Amino acid sequence: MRIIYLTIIFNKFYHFFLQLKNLKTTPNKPKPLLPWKTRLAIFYLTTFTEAARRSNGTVNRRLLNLLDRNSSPNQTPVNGVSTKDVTVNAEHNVWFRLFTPTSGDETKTASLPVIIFFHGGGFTYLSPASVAYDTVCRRFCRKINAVVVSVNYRLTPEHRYPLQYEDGESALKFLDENKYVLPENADVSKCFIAGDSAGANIAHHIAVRVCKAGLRNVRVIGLISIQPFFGGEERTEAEIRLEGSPLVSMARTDWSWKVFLPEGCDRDHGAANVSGPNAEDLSGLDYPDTLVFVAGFDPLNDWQKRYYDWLKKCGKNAELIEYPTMIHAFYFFPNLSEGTQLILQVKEFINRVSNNFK
Ligand SMILES: *[C@@H]1O[C@H](CO)[C@@H](O)[C@H](O)[C@H]1NC(C)=O
Ligand SMILES: *[C@@H]1O[C@H](CO)[C@@H](O)[C@H](O)[C@H]1NC(C)=O
Ligand SMILES: CC(=O)N[C@H]1CO[C@H](CO)[C@@H](O)[C@@H]1O
Repeated sequence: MRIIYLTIIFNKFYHFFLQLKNLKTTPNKPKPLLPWKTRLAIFYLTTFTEAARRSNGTVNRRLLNLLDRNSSPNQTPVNGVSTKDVTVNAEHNVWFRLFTPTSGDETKTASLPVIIFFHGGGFTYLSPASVAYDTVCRRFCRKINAVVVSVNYRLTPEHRYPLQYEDGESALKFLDENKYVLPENADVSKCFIAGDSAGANIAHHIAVRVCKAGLRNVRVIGLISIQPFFGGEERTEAEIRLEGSPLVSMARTDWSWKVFLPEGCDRDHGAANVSGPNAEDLSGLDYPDTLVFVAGFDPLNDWQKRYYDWLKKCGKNAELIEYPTMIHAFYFFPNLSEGTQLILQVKEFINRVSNNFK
């Protein structure tokens, strides 16, 4: 078995270098400038997700479990953050990792905003326990001084739409009814829903569901949408121009939608093409203030800007922050200073929106 994996990985390596060579020799094709450590991390992520994805619409979970390094929750503070896992629904494996800031006296008394976070990974990969997302949430918790709830939802292709949204909604309802699982100074009247990539798709749909369902204690006042994964049948200008960019290609996104959306539906389904004519009517909803992040080398950026334009058109408060030189999922990689900048912008947004709601 090991030999097969090694062969697959060697093969991917070989093609990756061919690709690099091609990029270098293709004139006029601008490339993002990334440190080599980031390139290596991207290579690793691309390789292991590609090696596990099968054309018959299944994934090799054994291989993924082997390659996706997990970290355990730790109630002893590390670097000013303690973590624990809380079960929401054992049957559906819905749970969340709770990140609590522990350093500084003010964290003990001040009321802290709560960020309910949905991880990315094309609806197929990773979890709140993956080292990379555990690290991301620790940074959010420490740098923003917020309680972070990172939700585990069921994955495709084993589980399709709308189970991911149902799992997310059940996590919010659980928090609404069981506020005591959070630290005492967590202020659930200052909740923010956040997510990146597929997680930001989930975050949007959860925001809509929460507006409709109405919660008693939890009040969602903001939405942080980091490079959301939206799509449609049409090929956008950015999708075509940026084909071959790291992590996102049309073959990969098509596959992700195919195993996510109900069988027989195309990509213009309302879960993917959120702002098309099938779009949800937001005008009557108390949709939260939204911050959308996009990047110049992300092939999804046309879809993301359409989402932002649509929110504005529906009369919602939305802001767009653009990183012209960055790629999809850039903030996920610890060696980019832009990732640190993004977290500071999220912090500023959270403080500003919280003050408006005082
Ligand atoms: C898909 O392919 C894998 C490996 O080739 C195989 O084990 C699995 O049974 C196939 N699944 C379906 C539903 O065809
Ligand atoms: C979105 O979906 C609709 C169908 O509901 C389709 O007409 C439209 O072209 C799609 N794309 C965009 C960009 O709206
Ligand atoms: C500038 C920066 O964020 N550097 C980090 C690069 O990644 C290593 C760990 O992978 C960190 O220790 C550095 O701080």
